Parts: sequence; C-alpha cells; structure tokens
Amino acid sequence: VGKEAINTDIITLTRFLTEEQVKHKEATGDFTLLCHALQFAFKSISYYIRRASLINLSGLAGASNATGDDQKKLDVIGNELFISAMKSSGRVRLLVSEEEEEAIIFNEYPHARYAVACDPIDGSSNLDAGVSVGTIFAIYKLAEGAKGTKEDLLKPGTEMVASGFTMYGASAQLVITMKDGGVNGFTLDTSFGEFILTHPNMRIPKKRAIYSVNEGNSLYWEEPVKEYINSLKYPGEGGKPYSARYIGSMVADAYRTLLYGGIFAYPADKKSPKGKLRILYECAPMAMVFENAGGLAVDSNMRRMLEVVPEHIHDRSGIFLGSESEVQKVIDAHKKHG
Ligand code: AHM
Ligand code: MG
Repeated sequence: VGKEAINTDIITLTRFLTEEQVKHKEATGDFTLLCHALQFAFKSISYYIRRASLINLSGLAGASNATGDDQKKLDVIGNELFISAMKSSGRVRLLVSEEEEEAIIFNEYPHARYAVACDPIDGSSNLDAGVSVGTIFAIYKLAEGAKGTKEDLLKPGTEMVASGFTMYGASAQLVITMKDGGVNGFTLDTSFGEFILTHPNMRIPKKRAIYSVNEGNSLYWEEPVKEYINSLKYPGEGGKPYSARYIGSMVADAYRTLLYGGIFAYPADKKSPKGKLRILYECAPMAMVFENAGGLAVDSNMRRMLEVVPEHIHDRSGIFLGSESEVQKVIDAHKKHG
C-alpha cells in the first residue's frame, strides 16, 4: 500500500439501505429485504450480460447461428432472474415485467405488501453490439385491503415508494430514489461484489446543450416537437447548435442526461400516437428519478409524467425528460401550438 489514502469507510448499498431503515422508525424491514433481492437481481443480470458478450464474440468468430439465439436467451435469463429474486424476497405480492403478458401474482406470499414493475433488460436490441442496456424498476406499496391484482399497479407514478435503474455499461451503475428522497448512484465493484455509493445526492445540471431523440422518426413528429428540435439545431444568429447523442437504450440515454444535463425524448408521433415507451416500467420510474434530481418529466400531452395513470399494465406514453429549463422549452413550444 502506497501513500494514497484508502477509504476504509465505504458506503455500500447494503449499508445505505440499513441506514435508511434506521432513519424511518416505522419501517418493518420489508422494504430493505425487497431491495436486497433487487440488488441480487442486478448483480446476477450484470454477470450474465458480461458472460453473454464473451460467448457472442466467439460465436462471431466461429459458429454461424449463435448470436440471435443467445440474445433471446439473455432476455429470458434476465426476466427469470428478476422474477425469482422478487418471489424469493417474500415481500412482493405482484410483479409486472415487460417480458410477461400478464401480471405475476405470488400467491405463496398473500401478505406481502409490495408491488413491483420492471423492464428486466431494456434496450435489448443493443445487446448484440455490446452496447449498454439496463434494468428499470418501480416499487409500489399496496394500499390497506388491496386485493393483490394487477389493478393495484394501475396507479399514478406519484404513488411509487421507490424507483430506479441499473445500467450495465463499462461498469454496472445503480441509481435509486425513494419517496421524498434524493437520488443516489452506486457502482458495482465486482471484486467486492458490492454496489458502492459513488454518486451521492445526484442533481441534474440546470442545462447542457445535448438532445437525445431518435431523429429517424422526425417525419412523423407533431409540429411542436419539430419546432423545438429545430430550435436546438438552428439557434439563429450567433447561437451554437446542440449536440445530438442517442444510444437507443433508454437507461443509458437517461443516465447520461442525468449526469450531464440536457434532454431525452421519445415523443408520441403520427406513427405511434401513444408513444413507444411503457408507462409503468419505463416512463414513470425514470420520471421519479429525474424529478427527485431536480429535473422534469412530461408526456406528449405536456402532463406531468408522474400523474399519468395507465389503463393497462403495458400502456405506452410519449416522454420528455431532462433539465428543467429544457423540458420547459418543450412545454412552451406545445403551448404556442395550443
Ligand atoms: P425494449 O424495451 O424493447 O428494449 O425497447 C425500449 C427501448 C428503449 O431502451 C429505447 O429508448 C428505445 O427502445 C429505442 O427505440 P428506437 O429504436 O425506436 O429508437
Ligand atoms: Mg423496454
């Protein structure tokens, strides 16, 4: 060991969760246990994603049919790991996953008090290329006397008790926020096998000249969206145009936006009048993270994203999220067009 200071007082996610529980005198420990199960799901999905990339690399060099199949397997593995983790926590009554048509009801645990919505591997079209993907999650507490059916999740995002995501990139980055709380970011240290608090109390920068949208859809965009994006690209005399960044993995695009500022958008358009991204496990949990980090999130009707109530568990919505001033410009552009 050299002269460099070594931090011997590391805040792991495990420690963070314990300390959060102590802060909440009414806490029973159920939420903490649920988060421990989540944490395990992230670690194991992260592990398999890394392994799958290796298999794919050798697949590319040799066998011809491997790639597509393996990707499908990884999607399935991610989903199954997540379901098992949630089930075995014993604290989850029902789970909605992007990969499952119907809500999963854990009748083994009729008294469990939480409901979870998740996209186990979001951005999976990027897996083949080894580009970052992520898991998104939303946690709801069941109301007294709730029946434990999927209707218990057809609630506005304001009812979430916690949400967040893990991005599987150069390292696994976990971002979590709780009701009335801040946003905290953790990095998976694979040698410890622990998520370490590396980004405490995250705040989105007030502004940054970056926009993130699939511009290939611009033919279908509504007028206010066209006008807003054009205003970024053609700022007029003396102005500097924005940079475009689009990974095509919501978690990665949103994570960058959270760290650097700017805007991420997937608007509803003439081709997809309801938008593409799903309310329960993509839009709402991200919106909670962004609001709690000092940003904003609205849908294509310029409603606060967190107040949108899905009618069905897999409902979609348009979304704009990012630095407050940037999202405000989108709202203004829509107001102008009535
Ligand atoms: P998926 O859940 O099927 O992976 O789709 C969601 C992904 C998001 O991660 C990303 O923001 C978006 O789809 C990209 O869509 P597009 O390829 O239309 O730009
Ligand atoms: Mg998805």
